[in-house]
Amino acid sequence: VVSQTNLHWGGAAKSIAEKPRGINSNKGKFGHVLLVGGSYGTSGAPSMASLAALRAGAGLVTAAVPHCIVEAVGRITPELMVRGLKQAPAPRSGEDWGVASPLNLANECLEELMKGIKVLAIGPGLSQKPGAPEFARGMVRKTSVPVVIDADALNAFAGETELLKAAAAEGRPVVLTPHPGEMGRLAGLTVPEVEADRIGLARRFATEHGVTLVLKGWRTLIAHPDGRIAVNTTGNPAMAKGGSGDILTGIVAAMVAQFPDRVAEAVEAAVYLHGLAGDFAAQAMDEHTVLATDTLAHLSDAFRYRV
Ligand code: NPW
Ligand code: AMP
Ligand code: MG
Repeated sequence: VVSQTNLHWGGAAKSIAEKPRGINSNKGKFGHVLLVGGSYGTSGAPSMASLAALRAGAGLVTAAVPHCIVEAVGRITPELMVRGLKQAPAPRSGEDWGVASPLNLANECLEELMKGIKVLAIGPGLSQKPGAPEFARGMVRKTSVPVVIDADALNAFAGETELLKAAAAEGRPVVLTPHPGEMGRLAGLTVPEVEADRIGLARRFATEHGVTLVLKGWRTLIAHPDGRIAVNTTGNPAMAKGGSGDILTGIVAAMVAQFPDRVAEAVEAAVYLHGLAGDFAAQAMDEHTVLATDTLAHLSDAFRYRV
């Protein structure tokens, strides 16, 4: 199927944003998101992604981050649960860089950590230092739930995209959220080459690997595994600031956790609402001054938007 639609209010975003939570519902109905990422110096990325997942409606969110940033991440909000990951020593000096180690993959605690989760979101702030990419690939292999792969976890699959295809072939949703730089690394292209044919590249990558590909930027594209393309119409340059993508990752994960049987719509709604929240933030503030966390502060306005 080759189809292309523009995302406007209505369709996926409307039906998901307007769906009431159900008078007799409980947190168990809205899914448990496990957010894995962070490293020494980038505690903000998993913090923002986790907070966004909570704000976007996930029932429970646990962040698993290297031990050295557990306290920093926990301070983002007390609703968040935080778990510490073993850290990898640098290969030659043995110095501790505050990066998640592949040793975590063999840890019994990891099995316990993954128990009951609905979605694994991995990558924000993870770093590309030795140990972290191997850990990211192992985590994607180890879980059987839907995965949202972003940032440094995407970089971990550069040149190894067959592993993504294998994960998707297990029948679970695999959602990738690259910006053009990350897309270039994944596909072995330069950023100008990615930008020259965004739709063609996204569609080919999604169909060949069986994944949902969110190619970010102005007019973010969502390429579905069946070849359909949705073009987002919300978002603005106020969002061209560190942290915006980390917040999108949390929103996507929360939507997939709540609507596991409607993944295509969940991802489209997440992208649309994230951009709309950014538009509200730019309107309320100024496009120069908006922070990614301000976009998140306006997520309620996006959910409450009615034409
Ligand atoms: P340029 O510079 O324009 O030539 P990286 P990152 C390109 C974490 N963060 N259109 C850009 O190209 C993240 O989660 C932590 C065109 C540049 O080469 C990651 O884990 C924060 N090109 C980690 O940091 C806040 C575009 O991509 C390259 C493009 C590194 O992530 C910040 C940059 O990408 C951050 O989120 C576009 N729209 N967008 C925290 N507070 O903890 C990007 N590029 O090298 O992958 O670096 O995206 O900053
Ligand atoms: P990241 O580079 O991972 O932080 O992701 C940036 C996020 O901000 C993505 O969701 C982009 O779509 C969004 N964004 C960045 N710049 C713009 C822009 N000029 N117009 C619309 N959205 C943008
Ligand atoms: Mg990013």
